[in-house]
Amino acid sequence: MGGFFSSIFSSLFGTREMRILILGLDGAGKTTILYRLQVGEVITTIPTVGFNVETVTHKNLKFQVWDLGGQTSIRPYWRCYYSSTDAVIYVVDSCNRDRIGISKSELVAMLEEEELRKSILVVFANKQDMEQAMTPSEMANSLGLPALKDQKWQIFKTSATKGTGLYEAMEWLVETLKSRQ
Ligand code: G3D
Ligand code: MG
Repeated sequence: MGGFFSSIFSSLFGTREMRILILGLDGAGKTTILYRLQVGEVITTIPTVGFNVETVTHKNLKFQVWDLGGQTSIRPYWRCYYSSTDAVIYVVDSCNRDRIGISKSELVAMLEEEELRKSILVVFANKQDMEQAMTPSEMANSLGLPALKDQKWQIFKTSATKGTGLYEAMEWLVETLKSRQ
């Protein structure tokens, strides 16, 4: 549990429970990121058919992960998980130009949730180790980030498999969470 990341999160400990959602389309790299954090055991629960939630709890921090996209019929179930969310880590596959539009519409739909209006948004432009990766500014524009009015957001280049960029992104998130308290 003394992983690389626990030191960045340590300044958030001892406060109230903090909830961080890690969301994005399937295949974006969310599960890889969750395991990379190495802050605790990953527990998978299946609240309903076709929808599973991976959870890691580390002291007062709770990370929850699920896939967006796919069936809209399960969307109402997500609401159970949105309450008191402090931050959303939105993971996007930087190489998948075909699905960036879907990723945008899922992001926009999610941010319409009342419970998420005030959450901090960190976008992980993941798979930056690949040659064909889009640049973060290209992705920010494709995702419509500059048009967001209510969210404090930032985009970071990451490679979950190589482990690059994750620390910087998490550090920004922690600093931003701290300044909100
Ligand atoms: P998800 O949980 O968002 O659905 P996963 O995504 O974490 O399961 O990752 C999907 C696939 O993308 C995995 O490959 C994983 O290894 C790969 N992946 C995740 N992050 C990166 C990255 O930064 N760079 C590269 N090149 N690949 C990445 P497999 O082959 O296991 O399906
Ligand atoms: Mg996954």
